Amino acid sequence: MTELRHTQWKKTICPYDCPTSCGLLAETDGRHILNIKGDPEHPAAKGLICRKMHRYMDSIHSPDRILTPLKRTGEKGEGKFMPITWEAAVDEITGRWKEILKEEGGNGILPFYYSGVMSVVQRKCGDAFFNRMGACSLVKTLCSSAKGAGYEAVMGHTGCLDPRELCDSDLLIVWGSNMMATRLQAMPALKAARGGGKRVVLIEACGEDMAPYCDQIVLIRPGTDGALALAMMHVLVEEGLEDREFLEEYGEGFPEFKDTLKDYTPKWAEEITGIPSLVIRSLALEYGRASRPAIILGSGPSRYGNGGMTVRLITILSVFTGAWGKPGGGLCGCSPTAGPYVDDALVTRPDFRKTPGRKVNLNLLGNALNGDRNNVPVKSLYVYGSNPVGSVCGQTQVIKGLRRPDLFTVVHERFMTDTARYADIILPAAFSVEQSDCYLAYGYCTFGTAYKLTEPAGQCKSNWNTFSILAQAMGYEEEYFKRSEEEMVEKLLEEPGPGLGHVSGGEWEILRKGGVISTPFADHRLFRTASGKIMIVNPKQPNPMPCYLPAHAGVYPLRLIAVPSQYTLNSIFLDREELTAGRGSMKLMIHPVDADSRGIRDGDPVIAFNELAEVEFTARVTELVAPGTAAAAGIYSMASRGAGLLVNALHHQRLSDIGEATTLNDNRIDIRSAVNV
Ligand SMILES: Nc1nc2c(c(=O)[nH]1)N[C@H]1C(S)=C(S)[C@@H](COP(=O)(O)OP(=O)(O)OC[C@H]3O[C@@H](n4cnc5c(=O)[nH]c(N)nc54)[C@H](O)[C@@H]3O)O[C@H]1N2
Ligand SMILES: Nc1nc2c(c(=O)[nH]1)N[C@H]1C(S)=C(S)[C@@H](COP(=O)(O)OP(=O)(O)OC[C@H]3O[C@@H](n4cnc5c(=O)[nH]c(N)nc54)[C@H](O)[C@@H]3O)O[C@H]1N2
Ligand code: SF4
Ligand SMILES: [Mo]
Repeated sequence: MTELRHTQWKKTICPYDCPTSCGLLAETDGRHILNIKGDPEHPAAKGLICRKMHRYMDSIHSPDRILTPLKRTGEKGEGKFMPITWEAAVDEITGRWKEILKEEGGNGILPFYYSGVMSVVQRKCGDAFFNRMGACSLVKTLCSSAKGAGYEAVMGHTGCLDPRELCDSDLLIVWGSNMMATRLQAMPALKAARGGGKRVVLIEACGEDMAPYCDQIVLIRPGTDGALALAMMHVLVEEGLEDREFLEEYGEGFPEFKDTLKDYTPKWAEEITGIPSLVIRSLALEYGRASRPAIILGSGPSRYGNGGMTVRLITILSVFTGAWGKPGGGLCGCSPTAGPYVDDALVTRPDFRKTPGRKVNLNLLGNALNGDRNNVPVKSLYVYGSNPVGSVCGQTQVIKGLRRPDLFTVVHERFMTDTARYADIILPAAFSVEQSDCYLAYGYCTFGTAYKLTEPAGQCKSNWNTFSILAQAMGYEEEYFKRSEEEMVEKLLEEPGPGLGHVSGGEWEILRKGGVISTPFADHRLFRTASGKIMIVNPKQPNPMPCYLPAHAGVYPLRLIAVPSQYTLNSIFLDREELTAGRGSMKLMIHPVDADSRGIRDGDPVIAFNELAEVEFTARVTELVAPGTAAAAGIYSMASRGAGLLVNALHHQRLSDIGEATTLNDNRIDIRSAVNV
């Protein structure tokens, strides 16, 4: 006899680091998640979700999931652990921390998180705990802070285009975004534009995934987009296609900036970018003659030593023809909202911190673990929502630090990641459906809440509940640590930010029950800068006058970039065999010219090397990567590669010009064939 199961479809939200924060419907019997589909009522995704999330339940109920606290029994990195109780784990962790605090103070303890879970409370609640402790203060700039800083230097807090506004654009320029992987929900806008006879142009260092969806592919040498933007503005001025009235009225410093453009000829830019000057010229003319052109800017071009300046220049280009304020014209891909939805400080509690604490940039984790000129190595590392062994530059330094016998490492995780293998204690983490929170999509004007659908599997706990227990054991008496996560969500909704200023009674009802609402698009003519004007020249910047800055140089001939994979999302989804099999072995994409000169054929094993490391890949030879470029897609697991190093072993620990960001695209390598080695 078959058992009758009563199931219901309930709303939830994808917790991962994507611009859309898609709405999901989960079929549940109250204990398990049986099925997942896109929520057609989601105002941006409209039910369209990626292939990765269709079988979210396989990750939630994976046999590989960590279900109890674990204590290391083998060598660091070996991956040998035994189950222990939460009480024993918390005793050991807080016992060690109390000793370190006594001996070294808070600077001995480094919290580390980034984007495993993107919801507000679960992502950020550790800040309150570590502020209270007085631990190191983490500078969280692993992704796109150079892009944010570059955009803000020109536009301040002005909201950019929401992708739903692209239906009104008359020319789309996709600039360094693999939208098929990372902005799938905006792809229908591209298809509709082309169906309506409008053109889509791709400016990319690696156009493998996007080429089929674009009318023109402009391959650019990595890290040189600023020169292209300057040369396009040179042509616009030469042809009188800039909107002088608009720039003089709304722009700060236009006449002075215009004077500098004389030198930035297409010929000059050809030398730097590798794009023929005729192509630069025709691209500028097409852009200048469009009435409502939109640039969809990805984060790729910003992850360089010159990344902030590059984004400043592209942002200035986006205002140069007066497109901002015309429906569909301007820039898409930075922050579109008209103001914060919630008050983060209610979660992060900067007021709990009594002393400033040592600032540690997470891109310099290797230095923090091994010590550098200015600082002794930290004594304890607490990692949650992140897998730095796979995601942070300087992999060999990070691993060297994690091997230190005197480093006490705790990792709060769902799976045995490359980082978790180095832990002394692992705590089991909950999935999004097992916890409650609110979500803001960073690429759209939407805001939502999702409440717990099932109890956490095994002994897993959410970040919030884990920090509550740790706080109790540390003797922290603040009322904050005694709240439930649902009470914290409630508090955020009771004291909303200006971005939720227009929410109606019916919409509040949706948020209280769990669901997603759309908020008004920003007024793109309301320039939210200190002067109320567009900062073409910005006296507060290290270089007030925008100019071309070169990326980091290097002695090796190929420029190495990291590109997203459609099958995985950073280290997420490595548990799912159908996705990792679809992605295949760790590939390095190179141009036929670079392959031929080294005797490398498509599919050959190759070794990529520079002054930091040697890493094995499979060569993928393609004309859709710029000559002189090597592109590595996705983050892999060392454990599944027989402990072989990953691409980030070839990445230097260096920061961007502004925004203190990662420069993971800004490294040089060479490659050699590994056939018959
Ligand atoms: N499937 C999938 N989805 C994801 C992710 C993933 O890994 N997989 N990652 C998520 C995360 S964490 C983020 S931050 C977002 C990112 O999403 P976006 O901000 O849209 O950026 P990406 O699509 O990562 O775009 C990087 C692109 O920049 C290109 N690029 C690199 N250097 C240059 C350059 O110098 N010039 C130009 N013109 N192009 C360059 C790369 O080839 C790549 O195609 O996506 C999120 N969504
Ligand atoms: N080579 C290379 N390096 C990259 C990138 C790249 O494309 N290539 N992308 C860069 C970018 S854009 C980003 S944003 C970073 C991301 O880097 P990270 O923030 O390190 O993100 P992930 O590597 O995806 O690791 C997230 C981990 O969080 C865990 N997790 C998920 N939910 C929860 C939870 O609720 N609680 C806890 N405790 N853990 C949870 C997941 O299981 C996963 O192992 O990587 C950067 N590094
Ligand atoms: S991973 Fe990204 S595209 Fe896929 S469902 Fe989640 S938010 Fe949407
Ligand atoms: Mo990211």
